[in-house]
Amino acid sequence: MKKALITGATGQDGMYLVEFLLTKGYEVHGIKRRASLFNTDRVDHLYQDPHEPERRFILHYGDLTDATNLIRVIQEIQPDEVYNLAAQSHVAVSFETPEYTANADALGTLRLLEAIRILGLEDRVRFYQASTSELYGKVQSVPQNEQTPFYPRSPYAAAKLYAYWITVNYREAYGMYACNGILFNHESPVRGETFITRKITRGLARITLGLHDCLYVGNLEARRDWGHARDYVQAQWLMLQQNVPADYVIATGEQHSVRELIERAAQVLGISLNWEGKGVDEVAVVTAVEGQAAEHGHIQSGNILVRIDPRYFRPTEVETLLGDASKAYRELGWAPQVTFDELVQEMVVEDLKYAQRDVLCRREGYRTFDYYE
Ligand code: NDP
Ligand code: GDR
Repeated sequence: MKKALITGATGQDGMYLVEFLLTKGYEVHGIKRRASLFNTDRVDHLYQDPHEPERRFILHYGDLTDATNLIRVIQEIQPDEVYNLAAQSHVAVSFETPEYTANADALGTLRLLEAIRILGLEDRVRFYQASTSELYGKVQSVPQNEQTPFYPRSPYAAAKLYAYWITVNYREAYGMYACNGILFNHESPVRGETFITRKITRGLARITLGLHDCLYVGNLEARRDWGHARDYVQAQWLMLQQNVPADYVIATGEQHSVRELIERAAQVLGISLNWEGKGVDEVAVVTAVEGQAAEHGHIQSGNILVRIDPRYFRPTEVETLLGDASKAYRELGWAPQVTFDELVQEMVVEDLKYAQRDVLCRREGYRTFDYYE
């Protein structure tokens, strides 16, 4: 039985990758951080009691900022594959916590690679690094592929640039099987609530059910290549199953703006919108209500559904990203399965269920969580 170690196993991609590797018959080990509250929500459905003798999913305490911990965990597990998904992954937050982001995202990757080398496992372990389309930042050509030059635009992207190159260096210097997946944005119903896709689908679902009034966002014109996380973790695994290690762009090749994302999510709920005003005073006004939104009766024509809040603008923005994944199509046989419309539909439907649960809780007098950052 193959053994995999996943850092960031409690995150969005971690959840989908754990599920995928379990179906492939792996023994899957994950690293989770110590927190004062339970932080394993996304993988709780996979939890196996530690007293079960035949466990195939095991979580270990650890942190990418703690080298001795990483060495001990890897020594104990002796994995065949290591997927480094752990990171402070929020671009806007990286401007507020640049040093921590560099420590976890850049040096954390180095610590993991060194742990493998110190233990003499560099010939046995296959290593996946979660690299990102944020490396392209201020884009130098369109669409972006493995040859496009990098131009990072945030502390997050600068840290991930180090992680990218140290992965390439360990491959070249020590002959390690190490790959960078340069993944463009990928989302799902378990996406963190403060990334724009989930913020929109969750926010609009909660407004539809009367739990909230108005959604505040930043740059409406930012354009991204959005895919589904379930498709993208399969590419991560495929990269580690080849004869020769290499770096791959993973993307859909289709681009949408934040504005279009809002319109699409509203449409799923039966809400038509009109944009009025300019710049930071621009607002989305409801022009017609049908479907789910009409059934629930909380949204009327003329309501302002979305406003701009400049606090969500970034000091340096990545305006546009569009990926060319033809190398992955060709060499890995990988292609995305979920379309943009299907992705938004799935996220809105799931967020309506969460919101419905909160409506029931409130009706029974229980407190619910109301954060909309
Ligand atoms: P998430 O933010 O959902 O998950 C990040 C994971 O990393 C969580 O499990 C988190 O733990 C863990 N983590 C954070 N800091 C540390 C640390 N210091 N030590 C150990 N674990 C830590 O990210 P995604 O699942 O969306 O992304 C996975 C990876 O892919 C990240 O590296 C991200 O930067 C990268 N990426 C993501 C893309 C996307 O569109 N989703 C695109 C390209 C790259 P906890 O749950 O305790 O917070
Ligand atoms: P990104 O994702 O920065 O691309 O990083 P995010 O969803 O945060 O932003 C996408 C774009 O939307 C604009 N935007 C807003 N973003 C947020 N979060 N909140 C808002 O209110 C808002 N309004 C507009 C942003 O300015 C940006 O242009 C994600 C992360 O998963 C990274 O870890 C990963 O590496 C990249 O995707 C690829």
